[in-house]
Amino acid sequence: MGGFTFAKISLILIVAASTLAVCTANKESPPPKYRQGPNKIIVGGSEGWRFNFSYTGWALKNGPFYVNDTLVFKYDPPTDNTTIPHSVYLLPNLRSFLTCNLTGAQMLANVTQGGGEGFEFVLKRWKPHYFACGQHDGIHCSVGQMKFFVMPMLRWFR
Ligand SMILES: [Cu+2]
Repeated sequence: MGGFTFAKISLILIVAASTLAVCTANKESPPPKYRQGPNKIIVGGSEGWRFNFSYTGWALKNGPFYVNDTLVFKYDPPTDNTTIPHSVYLLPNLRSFLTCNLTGAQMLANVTQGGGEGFEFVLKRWKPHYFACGQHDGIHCSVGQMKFFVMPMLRWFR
């Protein structure tokens, strides 16, 4: 019963997020059907992957994203005590995303892999992707807002 209710809430949120992303995209960039791809997108733009930046807001403004697009996570590797280490995790579901619970999460990139040209992740599958920083037991995800959701769309027009 709880699972069923949760699945319904998930679906509503996914639909709402997709709709919002499309509306925002239409205002600020060409309609999706005119966009050639696949695209390479730097997560957070010039801000990169850092603490205290709303990646949920960023994803809504810069979406929609498509299957086979590449997300690039850029963050400095820990070189001294002044650098705050980050990482990239894929959370298993919406519940873990909302609560920043890293149990069962898959590490995509460790603290050093965001250096240089950054860590690249290709959105290979048509499924919801819940990204988060895994540092400090979810604190970067919750307090630092280092999380966002992507439901890659299929590219019907090429
Ligand atoms: Cu972090």
